[in-house]
Amino acid sequence: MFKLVALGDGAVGKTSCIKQYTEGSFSERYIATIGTTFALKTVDVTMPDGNRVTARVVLWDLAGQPTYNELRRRYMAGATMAIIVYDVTRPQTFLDVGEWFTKFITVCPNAVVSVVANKIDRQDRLVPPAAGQMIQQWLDVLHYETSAKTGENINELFTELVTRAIEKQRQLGPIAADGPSKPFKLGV
Ligand SMILES: Nc1nc2c(ncn2[C@@H]2O[C@H](COP(=O)(O)OP(=O)(O)OP(=O)(O)O)[C@@H](O)[C@H]2O)c(=O)[nH]1
Ligand SMILES: [Mg+2]
Repeated sequence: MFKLVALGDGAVGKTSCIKQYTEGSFSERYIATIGTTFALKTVDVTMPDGNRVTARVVLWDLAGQPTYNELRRRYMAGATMAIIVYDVTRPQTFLDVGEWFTKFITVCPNAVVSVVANKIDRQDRLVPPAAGQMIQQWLDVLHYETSAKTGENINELFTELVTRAIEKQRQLGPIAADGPSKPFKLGV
């Protein structure tokens, strides 16, 4: 079981990316996520050595609005993967990526991170692809350009994250659960 968290400013398309990946659907209507929701998906990936692996992934979808800062920090715990999403039509959401990365990597230093340039279907794009490539090099993360609307690169994004997370877990050994489930485990 792998935990993925979606991070990034409000309305960048976190919920839409997860929905496109897990349900294959998209809605134009914006409904801000309140607190936290999650989705489950069984993913089949082919590892670089050719082996096929089936993984269960829990995708945590956290509200991007600043009001939920404290909640978000707690829910990041135990994640092996994160997507940090920005909206290519709103430069400020791109400028905030570094802060999201720092917040996340202090809680989950061994996780696999992908920075996601979303809404590339839009004609009013302002953040150029080169900006994303720079951040990929600076932060040493994966980087994808996606559209949750058309589905472009959505499968590729999540498939690579899961593959890398499995590889990393093989290197590091199972990552101890230090998430919100801990109090229950201690009680056993
Ligand atoms: N054109 C286009 N619109 C998108 C895309 N992804 C999301 N949207 C729209 O952007 C708005 C916000 O999308 P959400 O997925 O709700 O954003 P979010 O990051 O989950 O927002 P919060 O839950 O408030 O943090 C919605 O109106 C979506 O329809 C995309 O790839 N292309
Ligand atoms: Mg949302």
